[in-house]
Amino acid sequence: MRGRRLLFATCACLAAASLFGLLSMMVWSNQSKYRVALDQESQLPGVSKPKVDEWGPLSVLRGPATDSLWDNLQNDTKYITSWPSAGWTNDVMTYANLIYLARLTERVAVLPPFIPSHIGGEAGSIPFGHVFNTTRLGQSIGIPVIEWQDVKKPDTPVKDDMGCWDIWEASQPDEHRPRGSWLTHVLNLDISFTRAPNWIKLVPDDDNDKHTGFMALASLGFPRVRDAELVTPYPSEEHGALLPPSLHFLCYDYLYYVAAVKPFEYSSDYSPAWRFSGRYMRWTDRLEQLTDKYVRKTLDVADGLPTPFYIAIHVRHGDFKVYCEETPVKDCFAPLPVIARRISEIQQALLSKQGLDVKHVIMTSDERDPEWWADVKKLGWKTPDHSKTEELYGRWYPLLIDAVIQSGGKGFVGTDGSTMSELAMRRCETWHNGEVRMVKWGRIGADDH
Ligand SMILES: Nc1nc2c(ncn2[C@@H]2O[C@H](COP(=O)(O)OP(=O)(O)O)[C@@H](O)[C@H]2O)c(=O)[nH]1
Ligand SMILES: *[C@@H]1O[C@H](CO)[C@@H](O)[C@H](O)[C@H]1NC(C)=O
Ligand SMILES: *[C@@H]1O[C@H](CO)[C@@H](O)[C@H](O)[C@H]1NC(C)=O
Repeated sequence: MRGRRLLFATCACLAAASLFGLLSMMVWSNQSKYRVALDQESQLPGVSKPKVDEWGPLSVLRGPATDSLWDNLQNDTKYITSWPSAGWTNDVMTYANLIYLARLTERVAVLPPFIPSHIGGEAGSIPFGHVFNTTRLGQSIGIPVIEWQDVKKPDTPVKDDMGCWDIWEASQPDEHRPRGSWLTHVLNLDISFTRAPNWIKLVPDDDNDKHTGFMALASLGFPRVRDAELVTPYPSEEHGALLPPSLHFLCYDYLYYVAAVKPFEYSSDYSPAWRFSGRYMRWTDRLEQLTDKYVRKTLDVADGLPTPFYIAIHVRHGDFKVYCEETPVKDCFAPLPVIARRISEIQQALLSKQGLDVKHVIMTSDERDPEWWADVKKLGWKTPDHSKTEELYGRWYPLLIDAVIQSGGKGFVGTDGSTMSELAMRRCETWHNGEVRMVKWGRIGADDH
């Protein structure tokens, strides 16, 4: 008893001390951190009350984007970045991993745009902040989240040298170079990579798995571990610069294959990258409002009535047929009655657990076969009309609107093995307390249960 009380007293003392420390730090950082922004604003004629860009880029940068990234970094702030090189949802996960690492290392995450790898190169890239609300994200995780376009001018002539970790090679015995990303060229960066140590690999004896561990990667961002692991870096492509991994602006070649416990863990309930990062990546207001318009039109909701609850489906076909191997495609992908069975399960669960009778069902899919879509219609399921979406909003928007629809229901039925489904499932359950199911496929009866 006594021991426990003593412990309690010690804890209370420590808590008070750290609260005091925290408060004084907040006051201190409010003063020093925003000084630059305040000075700039007060120089503008006609600005009487300086605005503080509290969770925006100016709170952690010297000012608006510069030609060289190094001219815009504050010397008392630490940053972290990486680059994408896959399909959109994979890149969303890559960025969620980056943001989780930003929390683990207490650094400001600098986010690149999304690249159009699946939707056609001519679509161009789209800034992260057009899709996700960076201000709200920064507030939720307690560290501002900024974008590359805030740091460095997009059309800059300056090619910046950077020293980064090459983790791609360390995770796979058969790789002998860092993973490339088209974006490092777009951002005009000349990177000198240092091969990371093999102990960052998550499953040491699995040569075919590419994962590294979150905390192992984080540790490389601290001076004692970094210094102990320095080896001769690769020269940068253009300038031949030889640079150790920067501790000011920490960077890794590619962060898709990162996990805490086991590979591909985003669907696991414990997934730290989801719980401490991905869940806070909320859509921008504009994207939510636009999607709401599409949902209302899809469900034919009269003006003045609220948007009703619905159950969303994501059927992933397209290039997934390569996984069917010798199984004929018609026996491989889950047929519609199998999906309908999952819909009824969700409807029953919503009724019994939440007292909700949800009838509306919205199908999203990359399937193009008109016969298949006709069968979807026969089941009474609706689908968003994207016939004008590209023309009105651009190439990215059928995908973005579908992703927001998938995440916005009271229930979700997804395709097993699709990361797009996986994130929609997590969003639906975390944000809307939704009922979720994943449909298995690959052979007749794969989803029987
Ligand atoms: N508009 C739209 N595009 C889709 C849909 N399903 C798949 N796609 C396209 O196919 C890509 C799938 O790649 P990715 O996002 O990495 O997810 P995954 O391959 O399913 O794990 C998406 O990024 C879209 O470009 C859908 O329901 N609607
Ligand atoms: C940080 O930058 C400021 C202003 O540019 C300078 O006065 C200060 O000495 C620098 N601090 C360090 C530790 O380099
Ligand atoms: C971000 O979220 C905040 C609420 O947290 C909202 O006020 C703001 O308008 C949102 N910004 C965008 C770009 O969606």
